[in-house]
Amino acid sequence: MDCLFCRIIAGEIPSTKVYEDDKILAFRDIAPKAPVHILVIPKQHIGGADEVNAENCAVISHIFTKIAEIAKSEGLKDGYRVVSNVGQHGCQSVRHLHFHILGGKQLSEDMV
Ligand code: DGP
Repeated sequence: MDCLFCRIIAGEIPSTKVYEDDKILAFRDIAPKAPVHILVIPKQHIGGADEVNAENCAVISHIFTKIAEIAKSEGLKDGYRVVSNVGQHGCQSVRHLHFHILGGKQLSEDMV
């Protein structure tokens, strides 16, 4: 298994888990860019948002349902940002679909 996040799912690499069920895992980013920085990933390996299709898309709505719950439980009542980097131009460094939840402070308006 050469996918870092698949190894985290398998428990081969430790992580600070925030939420887990049979379909998804949420854990704290190792290099947080904000006071709250959580990654939410499907347990099924999907390389990135560019590999979402009609067969595997059900997990996306599940992820966003849980993102709302996680944000609430983390106290992000004033808002937060959800980001998924894709490919080289998007600066995706781990090729396993993941959504960053960033919050806990006023974020910059700059996206690029
Ligand atoms: P991206 O650059 O969008 O592909 O985001 C990948 C994120 O994954 C990045 O913010 C750092 C995080 N990350 C990389 N390796 C590990 C790890 O071993 N554990 C955890 N918790 N996060 C990691």
